[in-house]
Amino acid sequence: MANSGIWLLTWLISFLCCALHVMGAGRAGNGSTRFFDFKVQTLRVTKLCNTKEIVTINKRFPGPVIYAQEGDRIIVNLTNETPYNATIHWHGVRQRRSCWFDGPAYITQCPIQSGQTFRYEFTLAKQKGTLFWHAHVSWLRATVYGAIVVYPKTGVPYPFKRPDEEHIIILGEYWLKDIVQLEREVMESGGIPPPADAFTINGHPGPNYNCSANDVFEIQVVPTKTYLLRLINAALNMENFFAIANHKLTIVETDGEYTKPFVTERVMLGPGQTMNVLVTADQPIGRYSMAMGPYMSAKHVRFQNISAIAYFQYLGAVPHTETLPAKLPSFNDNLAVMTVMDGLRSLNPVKVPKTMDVNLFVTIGVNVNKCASNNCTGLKNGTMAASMNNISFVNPSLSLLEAYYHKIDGYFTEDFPGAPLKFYDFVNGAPNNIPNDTQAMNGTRAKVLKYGSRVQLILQDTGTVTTENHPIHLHGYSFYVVGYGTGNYNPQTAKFNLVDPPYMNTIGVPVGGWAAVRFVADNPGVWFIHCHFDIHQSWGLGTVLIVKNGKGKRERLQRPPANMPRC
Ligand SMILES: *[C@@H]1O[C@H](CO)[C@@H](O)[C@H](O)[C@H]1NC(C)=O
Ligand SMILES: *[C@@H]1O[C@H](CO)[C@@H](O)[C@H](O)[C@H]1NC(C)=O
Ligand SMILES: *[C@@H]1O[C@H](CO)[C@@H](O)[C@H](O)[C@H]1NC(C)=O
Ligand SMILES: *[C@@H]1O[C@H](CO)[C@@H](O)[C@H](O)[C@H]1NC(C)=O
Ligand SMILES: *[C@@H]1O[C@H](CO)[C@@H](O)[C@H](O)[C@H]1NC(C)=O
Ligand SMILES: *[C@@H]1O[C@H](CO)[C@@H](O)[C@H](O)[C@H]1NC(C)=O
Ligand SMILES: *[C@@H]1O[C@H](CO)[C@@H](O)[C@H](O)[C@H]1NC(C)=O
Ligand SMILES: *[C@@H]1O[C@H](CO)[C@@H](O)[C@H](O)[C@H]1NC(C)=O
Ligand SMILES: *[C@@H]1O[C@H](CO)[C@@H](O)[C@H](O)[C@H]1NC(C)=O
Ligand SMILES: [Cu+2]
Repeated sequence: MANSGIWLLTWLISFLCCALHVMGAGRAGNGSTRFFDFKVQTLRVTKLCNTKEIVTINKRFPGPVIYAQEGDRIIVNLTNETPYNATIHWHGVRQRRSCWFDGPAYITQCPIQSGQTFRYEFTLAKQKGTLFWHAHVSWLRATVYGAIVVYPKTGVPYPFKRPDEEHIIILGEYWLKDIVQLEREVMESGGIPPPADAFTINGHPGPNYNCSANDVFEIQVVPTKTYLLRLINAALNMENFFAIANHKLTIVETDGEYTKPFVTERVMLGPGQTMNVLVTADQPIGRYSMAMGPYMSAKHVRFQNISAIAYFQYLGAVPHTETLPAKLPSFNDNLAVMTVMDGLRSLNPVKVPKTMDVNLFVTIGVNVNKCASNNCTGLKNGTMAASMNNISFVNPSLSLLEAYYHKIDGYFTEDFPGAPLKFYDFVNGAPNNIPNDTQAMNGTRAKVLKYGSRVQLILQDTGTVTTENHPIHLHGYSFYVVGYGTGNYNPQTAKFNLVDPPYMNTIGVPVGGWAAVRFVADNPGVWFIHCHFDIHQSWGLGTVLIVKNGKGKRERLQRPPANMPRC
């Protein structure tokens, strides 16, 4: 008890110095209300020999941290002071009955337009750990992101040795070009976006890029002390390896849920994934590199292959000392990814649904459509697309939640297929044995689920264009990742873990493989499920799950707030 008191004091102090200017006072302890003022503002930054304006929250990059405690109520007053449309998604926050505040544009709300204000309000019920917030409109997430740190309730310790200090490490991708312009050009051309000009760690590319020798994030460490690193991948279109030279990482949490401690030399995070790792400063005094490199499982895609570097610097290290390099796996090391995945287990046995009410089988992958003009720059001179069960999701012009709640016809249909039209060799084959048949259909089709349904979802990667590891994110829920493997899913041979599978909100479906997830659909609303590569999402790799109200009072979606933005 005395220990946790000291611990609380430590975090309160760091909390006060780092967070006070973005939050108002709240009663310390359980269930406080915490208020945050978010202003969407542009900021001039100089990076990589180039000065430009980026979109930020409160002119900070990365944005302000939301520090909170399990059970807290969070209120964010967001005002858009830029010319762009804005929304914020609270990634990993389950938004129980508060779907209105989830954030994805045209799914749960219309964008907050230039000059408008919107109040996000939600409770961190039964949630703790590292999550993050990011823009969920256009590709603004490139620079609009920040951490959410939810501490356990007062008096509840971590299930591992208390770390001496903690640090947030956000991985990102940075483009020299204006991101809104880049998005417009890529989408108009039908082509593939160029690689980022740099990877970044907490906004800093590190010394491997031009004009970047001093643009380096650094943490000071004291020999023998143990550090909790809260890793967040906010990159736009890349999955990434992360490692620290000569130091082992112990994974203790993923997507805000505790795991059995797993020791590894490196981790892989897809965009949308978060992970807490412990690192002990147990090496000779010196400066060690913390490196973020590419994991690219698709074929023939250009990508940034220069690592972002930050310093893990021991107190007492000679200034300007040589940096010991971190060993990252090669960009296509699928085995390294599998090894980390195999190590992720829930800390304790969990209550996985055993019998299913709904079985969904959903293919995910990239497509190439025929060019409507004569100047498309996608593969085979076509227009790039992506789909779930061969349907490219088309954003409606009104928020789907609004259309559903107010029963406004014409914005979506309720016929998203629970299985592909045709089963074939998804990974190696071509639909109908026609090798050039890379087309997808278009549509805004929802899958409707009854309240309380026990759902199993098989996600199957396809090789229609190229196989690839896709980070699939579900809003409003976490799911148990009960199985995964390479090749086509085969119910006869698939092995499931129904004892201690990890509980996640984003699953990197193995390249040329499948993943099986289970959850109980007990949170009513319209929930986006999509690839967390923004380019794949723009190409249509997503759909929505509509979960109907239950009978009980606590089983119904709350009423919309009065000030919903309008389209
Ligand atoms: C907070 O909640 C925990 C667990 O529910 C409880 O043990 C503790 O007494 C509460 N603390 C305060 C300050 O209310
Ligand atoms: C929210 O922000 C707007 C615009 O800055 C301001 O007018 C309003 O008073 C703020 N609301 C609260 C509750 O602070
Ligand atoms: C391709 O042509 C169409 C009209 O034919 C035009 O709207 C579009 O901007 C062109 N795209 C590029 C990348 O030139
Ligand atoms: C650095 O700048 C030089 C000269 O402009 C260029 O050739 C090189 O590719 C750049 N390197 C990186 C890593 O961007
Ligand atoms: C990195 O990319 C460059 C150009 O895209 C390529 O020439 C080089 O071989 C790549 N390096 C590695 C290690 O993949
Ligand atoms: C794509 O178009 C260009 C000219 O616009 C042409 O030279 C090239 O052969 C075409 N490629 C394919 C694969 O059709
Ligand atoms: C997807 O739909 C397109 C357009 O209808 C069709 O040509 C293609 O065969 C379909 N592919 C699959 C795998 O069903
Ligand atoms: C779907 O939309 C894309 C882009 O608007 C278009 O190129 C494609 O032809 C459409 N596909 C179908 C089957 O209508
Ligand atoms: C912003 O959103 C509104 C409502 O959907 C839309 O009409 C408008 O075109 C959007 N503006 C921009 C700059 O995308
Ligand atoms: Cu994807």
